[in-house]
Amino acid sequence: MKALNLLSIVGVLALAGCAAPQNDILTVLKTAADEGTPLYGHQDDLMYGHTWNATKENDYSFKRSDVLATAGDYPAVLGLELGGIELGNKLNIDGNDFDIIRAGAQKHYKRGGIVTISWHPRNPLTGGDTWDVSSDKAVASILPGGEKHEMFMGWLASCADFIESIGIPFIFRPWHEHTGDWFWWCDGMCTPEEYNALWIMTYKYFTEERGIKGIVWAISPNIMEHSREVFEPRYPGDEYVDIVGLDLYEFKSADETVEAASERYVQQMRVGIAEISGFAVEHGKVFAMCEAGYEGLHDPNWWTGALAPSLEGFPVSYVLTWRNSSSEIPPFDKDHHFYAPWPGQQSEADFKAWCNSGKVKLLKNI
Ligand code: BMA
Repeated sequence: MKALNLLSIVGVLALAGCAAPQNDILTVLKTAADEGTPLYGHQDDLMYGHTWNATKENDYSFKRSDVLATAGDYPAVLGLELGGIELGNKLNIDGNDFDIIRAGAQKHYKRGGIVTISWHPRNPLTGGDTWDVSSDKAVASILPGGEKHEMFMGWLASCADFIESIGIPFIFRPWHEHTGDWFWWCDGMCTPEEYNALWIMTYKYFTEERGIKGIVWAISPNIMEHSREVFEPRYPGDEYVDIVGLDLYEFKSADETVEAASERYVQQMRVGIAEISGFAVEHGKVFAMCEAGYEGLHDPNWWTGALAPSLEGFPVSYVLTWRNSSSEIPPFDKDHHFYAPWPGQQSEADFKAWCNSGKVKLLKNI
């Protein structure tokens, strides 16, 4: 297994203050991309898994991980989520206690891993959830001069307060999948100018107004074929972005076999990655698969048969698969909403084979 203790590269340098911490993350990512061996990431990996939940058990040990239980090592990248922080909630959108999120992020960082943070805030105009696309005025309403601007700056402040309290360098990935149509900041919900203004307002608030150091800024559209032209106008500019990535999932239609769906996914991935990694390289940015996966992992050979051939030959710095729900409540329940194997799941052997292939890096279990 090509397991890697990133501590010597990321943690020690950053802790000793030898270099700007965000540069350390970028150095590790650039090396991984150049070598063609991406880091593996998993959303909420230390928070819960198929049969356990740190928040429900008030467990601060962070010794459990479905990836550890199957591959023998932790994922190198830990994805965490802040939805709900804007309202001062105790639990995030997925039921994780923010104190456990903070402690889990710090633990992963101490182990030498990289943390990436997403944010699915509620709709600031309607009060609906993050998927409420009933108004195309939500983004406009929070920009300077808008009726919700002041309120939204309070949301940014709550988010920044929490980030400051973690106190580690990390990848921040707000306003993602903005070329889709399912979040209030997506294409169709705002103009490109409004989207870019939202990004820059967020960036300037965190980095200039609050002076938070160590944030690596990642933008990750959700696109498939021939859609670079959708993304390009919704790119705030090189000075506000460090990582240009892509979110892309496998979906199987009813009339398709599992094999055909995976084959189609590989094709879509290779087109999408070629376009967006091309854009990233042209702009001097690091490329990552910020989200990837197949809900339910119906293909037992998905890791070596679909994911690996999708990434082959591209400068991918990390690839993160989404969360393994521990919830009993549909539609995001434990029997359907998972993206990494657990002991006994049908893709476990193939996952291990991929982790042992030398084509991906994990974080050594020390
Ligand atoms: C989605 C689903 C939701 C979750 C959201 C934010 O893809 O997993 O259940 O609330 O991400 O993590």
